[in-house]
Amino acid sequence: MTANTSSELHKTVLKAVMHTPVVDMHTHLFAPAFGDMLLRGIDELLTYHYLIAEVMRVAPITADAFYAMSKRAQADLIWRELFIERSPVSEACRGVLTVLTRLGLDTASRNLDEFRGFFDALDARDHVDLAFRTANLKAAVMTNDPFDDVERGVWLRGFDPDDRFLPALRIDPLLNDWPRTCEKLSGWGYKVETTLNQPTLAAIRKFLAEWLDRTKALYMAVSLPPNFAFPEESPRAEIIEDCVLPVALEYGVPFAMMMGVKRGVNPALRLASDGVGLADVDSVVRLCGSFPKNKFMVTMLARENQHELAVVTRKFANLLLFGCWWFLNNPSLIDEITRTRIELLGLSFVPQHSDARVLDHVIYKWDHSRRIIADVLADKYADLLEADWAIDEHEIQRDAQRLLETNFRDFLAR
Ligand code: FIX
Ligand code: ZN
Repeated sequence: MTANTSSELHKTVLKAVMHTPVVDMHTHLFAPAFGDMLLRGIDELLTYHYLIAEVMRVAPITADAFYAMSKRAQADLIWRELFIERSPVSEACRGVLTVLTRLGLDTASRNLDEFRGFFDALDARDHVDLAFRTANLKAAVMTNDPFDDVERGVWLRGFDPDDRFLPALRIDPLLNDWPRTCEKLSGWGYKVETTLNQPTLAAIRKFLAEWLDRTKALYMAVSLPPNFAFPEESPRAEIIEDCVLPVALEYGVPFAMMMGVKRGVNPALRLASDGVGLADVDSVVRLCGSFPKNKFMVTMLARENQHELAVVTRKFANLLLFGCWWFLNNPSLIDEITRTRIELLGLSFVPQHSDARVLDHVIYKWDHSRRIIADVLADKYADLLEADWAIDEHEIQRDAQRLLETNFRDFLAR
């Protein structure tokens, strides 16, 4: 390939990135065995919390009144306010349209009932097949919460695993709300006290080990507020140091930190209520440096953290940088952040995760992100061609596979 065929280069790169199956390293999807926990279909798409936040800015209704409505009525309202009364130009609105067109539906009809009819005809297993095939997804990592009573029941009863849905142990309540979690653990028979004495720390380690055994989780994960610091005088820091990291090391699993979320900025909005703040990158430095045998995966929510985090990632091979999380999952920001990361880290990071909450989300989130990843890669290859470096299609496919699958898998396997 030569420098004067830049549109051919772009086409080749786009094809490689679109055709490379993804392992999606963080979603909120569940295997069909989890029943209703797997959200899917048009009403779930329309009532995604990203769209709830958007509709509450324009609809003449309070959040409480909105949440009191049936899901179908909420979806009708969002469709009317965000798609019919005004053009659906936000990324979350556009996402719904991408899903519909990629599934062969005619968005120009604007016929919500017709869309409902399409999804109603799909059972969960067929729907999973269709969504994974359309998104070209190999597997999706779930967010498995051992403190959620419904989910816990599914794990305790047992189920036939579906190897397209990979487990990850989410431990926010343990780290972010120790007093309440202590009561829960105690109710389940663990010998814990609010004071983090040695027997309590041992019981927490036992709990984590049991759940890693039960779920076979690929990693443990937490979301953290902007004011998280390590070290700090808090149950959270103590549990990380004395329980999470030793157990993670014993099981060879990474500890994933999703940093910079301000929960409940406007509590009335419930799941749509969260905001963003600057996270402390130096705490990541201290963790990666003080625990060199542990593996860390980090994503940060604030745009203003991204450059510093990419620089820090250069310094630690035990740190995997991943994803353009949540409020960063917008084309302009994905483009900027992915360029910065490639320029600083080469191909040694994971550019995106979907954070899908609704099965069909994987279709739009991966479609939109793959196109941007391809744009960035094509520009970088064009620069190499300018320097007389030759690139062949296999090398492009190899690089795409690293970004979309093997960087994550290799990090897990280290
Ligand atoms: O903490 C998380 O994993 C967040 O991604 C979610 O809780 C958040 O609500 C979300 O869906 C973001 O995309
Ligand atoms: Zn998430």
